[in-house]
Amino acid sequence: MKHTLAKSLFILLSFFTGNGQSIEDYKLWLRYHPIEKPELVDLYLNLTEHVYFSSDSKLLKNAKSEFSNALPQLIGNNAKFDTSFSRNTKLLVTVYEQLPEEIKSKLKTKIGLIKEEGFIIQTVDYNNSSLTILTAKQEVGILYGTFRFLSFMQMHKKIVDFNIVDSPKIQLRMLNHWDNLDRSVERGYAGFSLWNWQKLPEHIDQRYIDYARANASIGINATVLTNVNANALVLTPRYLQKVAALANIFREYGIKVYLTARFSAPMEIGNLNTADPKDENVEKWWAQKAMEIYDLIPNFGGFLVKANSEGQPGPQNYGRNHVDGANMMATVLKPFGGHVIWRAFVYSEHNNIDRAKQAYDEFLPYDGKFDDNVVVQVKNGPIDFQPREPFHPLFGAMKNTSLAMEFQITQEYLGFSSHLVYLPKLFEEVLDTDTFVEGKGSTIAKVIDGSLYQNKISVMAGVSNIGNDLNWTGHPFGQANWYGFGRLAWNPYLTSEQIADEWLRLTFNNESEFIAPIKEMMLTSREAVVNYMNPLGLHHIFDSGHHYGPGPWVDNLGRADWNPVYYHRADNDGIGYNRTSLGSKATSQYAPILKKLYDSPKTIPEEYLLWFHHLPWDYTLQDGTTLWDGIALRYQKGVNQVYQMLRTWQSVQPYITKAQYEDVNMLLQIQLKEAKWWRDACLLYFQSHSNLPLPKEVEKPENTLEYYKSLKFPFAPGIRPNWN
Ligand code: GCV
Repeated sequence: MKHTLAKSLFILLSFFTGNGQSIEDYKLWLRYHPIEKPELVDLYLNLTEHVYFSSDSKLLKNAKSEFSNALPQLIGNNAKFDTSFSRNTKLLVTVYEQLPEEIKSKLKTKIGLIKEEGFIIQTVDYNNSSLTILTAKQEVGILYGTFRFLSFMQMHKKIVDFNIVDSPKIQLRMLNHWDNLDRSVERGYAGFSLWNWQKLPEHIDQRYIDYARANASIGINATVLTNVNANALVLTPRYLQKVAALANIFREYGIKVYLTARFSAPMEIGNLNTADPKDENVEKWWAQKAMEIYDLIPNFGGFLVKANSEGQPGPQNYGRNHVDGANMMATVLKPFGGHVIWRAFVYSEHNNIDRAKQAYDEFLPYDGKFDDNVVVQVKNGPIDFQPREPFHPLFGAMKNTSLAMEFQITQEYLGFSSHLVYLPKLFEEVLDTDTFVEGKGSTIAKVIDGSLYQNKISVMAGVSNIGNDLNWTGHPFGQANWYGFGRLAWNPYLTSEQIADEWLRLTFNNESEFIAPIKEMMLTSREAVVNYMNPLGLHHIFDSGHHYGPGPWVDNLGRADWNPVYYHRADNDGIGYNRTSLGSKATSQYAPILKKLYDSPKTIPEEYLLWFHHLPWDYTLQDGTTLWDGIALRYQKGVNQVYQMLRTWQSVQPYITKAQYEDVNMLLQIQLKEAKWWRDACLLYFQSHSNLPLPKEVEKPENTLEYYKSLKFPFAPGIRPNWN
């Protein structure tokens, strides 16, 4: 009875909210839809009939309340929490230290297998009956185990005897919010910032709690609240009170708060006349600031710093270097256990060498010189979050420095929140890439999780795609990118396919007729966007500033390396950037085996061809077509793939609500329109260089090149004021 009622309510709600984002979407992957299969309901009812859940702390109380929130929805029954562990208990949830000795001894070997934040879910024979134990070394492990346990129910797993041991492989699993204090979000496409600075610290929005729940459910344990293009005001006492209010909530879900630190803060808010990291007063100012912060937020995580990059101040303003700057901050945070996360996203207008090489050249000499609480955060590729890039050569090369991976979850270069692009596929490709620096098998995942070089701190950061849109991420499938980032930060060896499968089940339903085609659609969506935006290694040909839509013709920006023509180098002879040993020599930043592979257009994986090679329009590709035809056919293929995505979505209409169907259908129509825009604008522009006809398979462009060039978007979202 309860089930039917809940289901009708769910459908009703979806209808009431019209065709766009629905209130259901707000629940993310924590939807707890009623389980309809009687044998599963019986199984889980039996298991949760008598639960003993020790709940002395806020963290454990949150775990328990997730349990009591989910069970009535999933199996229509309130969990019966026992006041003590007894003979009747079927599910025992408590930290290892508090388990009865006899049970402890049964789990002794397993507890040795998990890390501090890991958990065990194990069924044992106890007192002649079956007892399932959820335990961990620390309370946060219980929270993670609770969410995992509930996810098994959501995914209709029929587990009679549990035997699960799991731990995160990466220590800091972190979101980076590029949120400004005025609540605008740089490169944000899902509304405004969640942080309502004006009403904080007094007003605690339910969103903060739900944000924390969602993160904890996938193991995210750190968040940087503010933009790397930082405002020093967040370090003033008034704002720190507000930060503390958020930190207090997040702490109860195992999440630490970090802030971005503007390097010139001692001058801007501290009345000093310098921010020189070697100046005694400057260091004293930061030490004082650290004390003030830790007083308010005892578990404060530390600072994320963008220095001497794209106009941000940094140690170089005072003739110092990145090590001087990072280590000064590290020194003041060290007594409190804080970290400095120093970004390696640097390139300079005073440097004429290939932008793709600059971060490596600048940071490699500092390897081994950073203090041990410093982490250098490197973007996945050497330019800037393009639909596809080769990996950043600092991975593997900087052996004596803890390196953080920085992925971008928000879709700055991937069609904003109107395109369905399943990013775990991209993340997986990067993590699985072999750097070959220590021979075969030196994958980026092993660099990041510290297993290759035994680095002190391991970090995976994702630039958040979250805003105050009803569905959090603008596109409902953007939720899969947040979810997938978290899952890969927990375990960088998971497959994107497994993650898509999980997310679909948790979010929509467990119908194989729905899951199979939509999973396929998600998995191809990344290659589709590469095809219709940047095929064969083309990159950074976006319209300037806002990066909305194509702009391969742009050649008039102040800095050469902000212009798309700098990257594609198309001329009447051919196209592509020669980064080989005969060109900019970027290939020499990779291990010798890769350098050799990348140096020849015949051996380089074709998806990177024009990233590293300038080739004639009639160059023959692996499939026998000419380069010109190959580019054109790939643009068309990308459009065809979006057509297919639309058809796939339309075919699953019976398995989802009207609101869910309509929302994604409308977004896919935008994606199709924009995929065609990309195809037509890029091909018409490149054709003005190649002077060759389009292959017959390619649809005729819908407009002229002049038309595409004339399009202007002064109010495109996500743009920083005064950013060209
Ligand atoms: C936060 C790119 C983006 C900028 C961003 C920068 C960075 O240049 O376009 O918006 O600034 O990367 O990662 O620092």
